[in-house]
Amino acid sequence: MKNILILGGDGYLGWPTAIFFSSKGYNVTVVDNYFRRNACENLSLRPLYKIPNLINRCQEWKKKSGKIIKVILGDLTDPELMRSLFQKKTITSWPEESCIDNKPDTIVHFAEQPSAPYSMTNYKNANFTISNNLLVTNNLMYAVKDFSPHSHIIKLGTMGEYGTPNIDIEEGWIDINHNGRNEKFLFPRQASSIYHTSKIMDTDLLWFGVRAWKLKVTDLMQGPVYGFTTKEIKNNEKLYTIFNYDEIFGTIINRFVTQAVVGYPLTVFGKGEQKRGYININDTIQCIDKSFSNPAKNGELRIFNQITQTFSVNQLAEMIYEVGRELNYDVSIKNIPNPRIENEDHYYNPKYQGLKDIGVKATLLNKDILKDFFIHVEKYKNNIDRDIIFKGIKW
Ligand code: USQ
Repeated sequence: MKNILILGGDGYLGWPTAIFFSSKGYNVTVVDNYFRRNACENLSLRPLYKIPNLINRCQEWKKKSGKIIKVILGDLTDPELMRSLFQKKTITSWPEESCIDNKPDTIVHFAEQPSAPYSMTNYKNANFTISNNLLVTNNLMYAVKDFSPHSHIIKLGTMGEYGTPNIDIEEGWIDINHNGRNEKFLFPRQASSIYHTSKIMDTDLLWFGVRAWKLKVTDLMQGPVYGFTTKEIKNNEKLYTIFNYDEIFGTIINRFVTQAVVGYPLTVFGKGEQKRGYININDTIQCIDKSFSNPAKNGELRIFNQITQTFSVNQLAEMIYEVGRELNYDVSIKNIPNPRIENEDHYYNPKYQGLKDIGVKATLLNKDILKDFFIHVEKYKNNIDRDIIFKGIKW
């Protein structure tokens, strides 16, 4: 029976990943410091609905599935906490004080400050983003090196590491011919926020660990995710994953559907020709599952571009406008001055073949998916706070 450790298991993606692997019968342990819950509370960014705490969700999961997910609440920037997850040590966990006696075979690393706007609010949040993201990654790398060098690290990276270059984006690597000699390098990266830059630094840390100590790492360069449910969550409110629609933690498709439901104009930043690669939350789980069952080798930093479709902001706004109008919502689109510093009209041609090659089947965004999305958000319409949709956090 494989042991899976999920770092950041309370988050938008960490929680559905935890119950997915638990449903398959693996021994799952989740660790979280409640950063996102606390930040939402402190900044008055109420998610669309209240989510029970991690222990209550795991109790609910046990009722539904009969399976136990072990919960450890703590801050992984503390190296001793990270190291205790790999050693025979008694640690405080739910459902009981427990001894971690089996090393994790796979670690899925989501334990990062995930928001670009949050990282750009002020120097303190920029410092927090850099220190949190790099320290957790470094602590993980050292713990694996010291105690479990054959464990597979699956780290969530971001397509934003590449930025929007005027050439095709390869999957992580590029062959360079320079003055008649060849070498393979990490694809050039040029991020457009402190958060995205911290993810570049994470990749570099792990690339060092792979070269120096032959660690095995899969880095998933993911685009903005959309969606609210997975097979394991279904319609069980107590198992819902956190859903933000605010400017800081909400991603664009989740935000636009929520805005459409309350008749708040879809906020297209600048010209709206910014293109990104998008992915459905169910496909995120599939990508992690396929990466897990087809692991990287020792001494390999394997990079996949984890997206299934590309859209411009204008294309997304038009699609959501159309579906909203068909459902009789009062939807409108408004171009507003872009609070971010980013290219608004650019070449964008990322490759995304590697995950398909190991068996991922894409869920493509279409009208039916968007209609279900509207129906879901409609149920919680009364919870939507229009004041948190746009505050104009400037770069
Ligand atoms: N945008 C708008 N209007 C809005 C919100 C966003 O035009 O109301 C635009 C942004 O300017 C950007 C694009 O939509 O060009 C995507 O923005 P986003 O807020 O959905 O996503 P982003 O800030 O890039 O970050 C999100 C996640 C992050 C992940 C990243 C993947 O929060 O954790 O790493 O998506 S990627 O963008 O590919 O780097």
